[in-house]
Amino acid sequence: TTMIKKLTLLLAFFFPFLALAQQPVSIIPQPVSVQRSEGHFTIDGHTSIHLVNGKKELKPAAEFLAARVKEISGYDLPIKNRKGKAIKLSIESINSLGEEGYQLQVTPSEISIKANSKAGIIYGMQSVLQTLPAVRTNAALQVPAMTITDYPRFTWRGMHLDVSRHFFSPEAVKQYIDLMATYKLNRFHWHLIDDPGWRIEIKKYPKLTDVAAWRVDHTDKPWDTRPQAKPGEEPTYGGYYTQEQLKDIVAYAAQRNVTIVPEIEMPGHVASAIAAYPHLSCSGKEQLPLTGGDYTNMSSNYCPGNEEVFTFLEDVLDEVVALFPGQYVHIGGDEVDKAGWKKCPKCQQRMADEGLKDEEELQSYFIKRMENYLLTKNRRIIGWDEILEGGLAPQATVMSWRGESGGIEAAKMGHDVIMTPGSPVYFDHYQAGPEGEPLANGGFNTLKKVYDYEPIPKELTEAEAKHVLGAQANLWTEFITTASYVEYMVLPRMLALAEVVWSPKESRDWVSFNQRLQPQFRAFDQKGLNYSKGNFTVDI
Ligand code: TNX
Repeated sequence: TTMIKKLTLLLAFFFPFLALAQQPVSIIPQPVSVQRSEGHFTIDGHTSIHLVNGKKELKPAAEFLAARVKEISGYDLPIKNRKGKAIKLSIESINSLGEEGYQLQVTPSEISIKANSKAGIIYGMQSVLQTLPAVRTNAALQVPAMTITDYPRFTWRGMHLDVSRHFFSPEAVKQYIDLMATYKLNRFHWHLIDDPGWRIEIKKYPKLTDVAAWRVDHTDKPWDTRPQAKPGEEPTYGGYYTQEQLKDIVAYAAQRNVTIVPEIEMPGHVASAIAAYPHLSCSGKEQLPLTGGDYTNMSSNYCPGNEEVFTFLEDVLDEVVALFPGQYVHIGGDEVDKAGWKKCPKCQQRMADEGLKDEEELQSYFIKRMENYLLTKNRRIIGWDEILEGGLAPQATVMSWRGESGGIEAAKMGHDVIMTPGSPVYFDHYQAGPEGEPLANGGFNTLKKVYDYEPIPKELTEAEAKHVLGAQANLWTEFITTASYVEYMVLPRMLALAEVVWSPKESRDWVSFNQRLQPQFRAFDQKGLNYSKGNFTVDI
């Protein structure tokens, strides 16, 4: 290869245009196929966006592109067919591209993006945008001439954000979604409920936002003694999203092909809800929203022996499905203190009535009831891998977080699975250091470790592996107090994940990825995003 490099340099010296043609296009995630050709397409005041096919469907996407171009250049690209240079967007029927793939052709006279759906068109636009400056510039907007054929390896390319342990503003959430979309991630798992705070407005139960969204005690150690990433930025302990804000964020995400998966946590991790409505727990005891991670507590769980719990949750879910149009609702299911149910007479009664042999089956009964309810609303459930215990709900999708074993077991049973093992895709863990790093929760999930992750376990046959929809990284925020701290923990690891779930397995290349990271780092700098600059070439 050194020989080839020398030759390339020599050629570049005598024939500069050749060097240009060979200069690789820097895109993350790496496209399936990309070829650079000679010249550029220049976006200027004469450029328009031309919707060739699928006009109505493509309008929001075109508006997204126009807004981005305006932001970086000031040019107002009209969305109409007019003479002159155009960015042509067209929905066609191209089998090889699948649901989310696209074909992009950039020549000096036009940019053409073709796809089967608006998803693919959006991704074509994102690839174009990655070749342009990230912030306002007076320089010419030059898109390198190139031909790309691209489609994702997995349909589930997820990022999760816990907004309960600390609250993040609608603006911060939008920025998170926008970052995801830049790297072609398409599922935003929104952890809206946990012990310290209930974050979603439910009209029928106003105390959920009057009471359950506001932590009183901010001093619980060690959770609240973490350094902030940016001096002066205050942690936000309380807050919630109004239904208006939620609708706005859902639309914002849809414009970027991001589907929101709301997590309505149950039956555990709900001390916040119990603080508002104490009769929903087995003990019925009054309490405050819990600050820390104490979930092993009878007063933190809904009582499966109490019919009112089901009425409450069905009412909540009615409002949830009206807000979130996606196919899935995540019902949590993790870390329930099932032993606590042994001491609850109503639970024991329920078990006797339903012929359930232990508390695991009681949890399974609970989840199955919720699945049945959501199926009547045309929604499917996802749950953390604990929902395997006591019998999996018939159509549930399993999110494997305690390693991959739950996912493997579920896939072998013919259930869909999303891989999100703590190692390496929990982004609340350290990414470097730990000296010089802000406090994190647990061991090292370095950029390299994330980059090397393979979501299909060897244990699965080809047929079973089809049930692995993809992978997702999770960001729990017990330690993560501010929006810029969030940025720091996901950047740049989110980009490594994006390549894992989008690019062909064979094309993964750590050295090339590091090279392609450099322009992204410049973009982060320009946008003032906080990110880790750890020494990624050294693995820990
Ligand atoms: C376990 S991961 C949890 C979360 C915590 C996380 C880190 C999972 C499904 N449950 O509630 O935030 O550990 O402390």
